[in-house]
Amino acid sequence: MVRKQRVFFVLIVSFFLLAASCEYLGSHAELAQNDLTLTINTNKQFYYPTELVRIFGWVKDPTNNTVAEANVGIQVVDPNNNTIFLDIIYSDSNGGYNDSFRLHSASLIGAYNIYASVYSAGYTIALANCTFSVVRPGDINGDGQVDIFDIVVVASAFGSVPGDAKWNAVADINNDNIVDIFDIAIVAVHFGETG
Ligand SMILES: [Ca+2]
Ligand SMILES: [Ca+2]
Repeated sequence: MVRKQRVFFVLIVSFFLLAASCEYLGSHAELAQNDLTLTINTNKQFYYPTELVRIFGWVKDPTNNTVAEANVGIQVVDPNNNTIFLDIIYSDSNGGYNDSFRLHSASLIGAYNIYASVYSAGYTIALANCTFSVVRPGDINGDGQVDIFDIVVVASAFGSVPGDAKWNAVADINNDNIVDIFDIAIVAVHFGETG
């Protein structure tokens, strides 16, 4: 009988402890109603294998003020849904974050997804995502094939440098700040490739 009473007492105490901890969690849940805003961008829409992919964005609180030292997690998955990059960084004193990774020379051609999450004490976790594509060299318009339409894009910007009216950064395939015969040559080498 004494043993039964003790068990009952423990149950009652446990119930109150449980109730107390629920209340505690509840008060935190109120704080957590303030959602952060996370933005995510890449510096380009189309990349070639071996290129550097720059990822950047902002962390802001519900009053639109930037949040420093928020914990930003980044995951990049390839067209087969395999993770190719995973990183955790912190937002800087201006609420911004920057990250980058280099694409492998044998990177799959196709659409990649970047998933990001942000956590800072007192807020719920916020998520953001964006996409970019890895295209074969010479496929300037990213339609999966290297053909006359890509030549047209380079031809339209031929001879231009940054600042010129006809300058088109995507036509500068080798990234040397001029659209010239070397860019045409890259398209020519890959001409006819598809998929
Ligand atoms: Ca194309
Ligand atoms: Ca060039």
